[in-house]
Amino acid sequence: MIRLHHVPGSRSFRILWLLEELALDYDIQPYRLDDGSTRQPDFLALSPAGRVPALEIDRQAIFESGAILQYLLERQPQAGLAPLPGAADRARFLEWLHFSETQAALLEQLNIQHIFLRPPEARSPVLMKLLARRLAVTMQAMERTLTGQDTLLAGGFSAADVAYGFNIPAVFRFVRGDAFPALQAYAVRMAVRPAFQRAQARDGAGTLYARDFYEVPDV
Ligand SMILES: N[C@@H](CCC(=O)N[C@@H](CS)C(=O)NCC(=O)O)C(=O)O
Repeated sequence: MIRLHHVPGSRSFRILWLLEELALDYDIQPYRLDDGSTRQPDFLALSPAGRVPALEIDRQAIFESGAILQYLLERQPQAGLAPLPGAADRARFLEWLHFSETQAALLEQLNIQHIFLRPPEARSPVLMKLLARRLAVTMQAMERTLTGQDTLLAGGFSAADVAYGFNIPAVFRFVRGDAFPALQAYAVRMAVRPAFQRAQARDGAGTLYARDFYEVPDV
């Protein structure tokens, strides 16, 4: 039995997408971030900070999306979704896999600033601008790589791409896409993968974003 503890539209989408790429059977235990369900003792026993994803697999539970991705990949090396230790592009693979969290942490702070902070006066337009600039820098790194190659690794699709399944739909809500044609085209290429679409069909409706783009308010 494999069970994914999941919030629609969250980092747990990374795991959902990889489970589909690996053609594994699993079920989903859904949560919301606004109803206290991720603060219940049963969930905290699986994920001590009350964060998704957590995955129950092989009679244990694992939290941290990067760790879960690596665990799943090690279980099925024959799937060819990650260069093995010692392979020439192993270092690039690990960089991209973990860089997704550098980017996701900026998205998380932008979500807090634009959406969650109450009262609205507690929000800081200066911080919003700084975070959006830092997010754009992470997008520029992707843009440079994706100009001239279709996937983050030159050798083709890998779980490094899967790690951005949560990030990419969100980054263009805070940074305009005009300067990132390669990244936009990449987002479209990833979204038409059959496994991505199956994952999306199981994801559930995200409730976080009410707008396509979040402008920094005038100060
Ligand atoms: N580094 C962790 C971050 C997990 C994380 O922060 N998940 C968010 C959803 S995207 C969450 O559960 N937030 C709930 C909270 O902070 O209470 C991972 O990659 O698994």
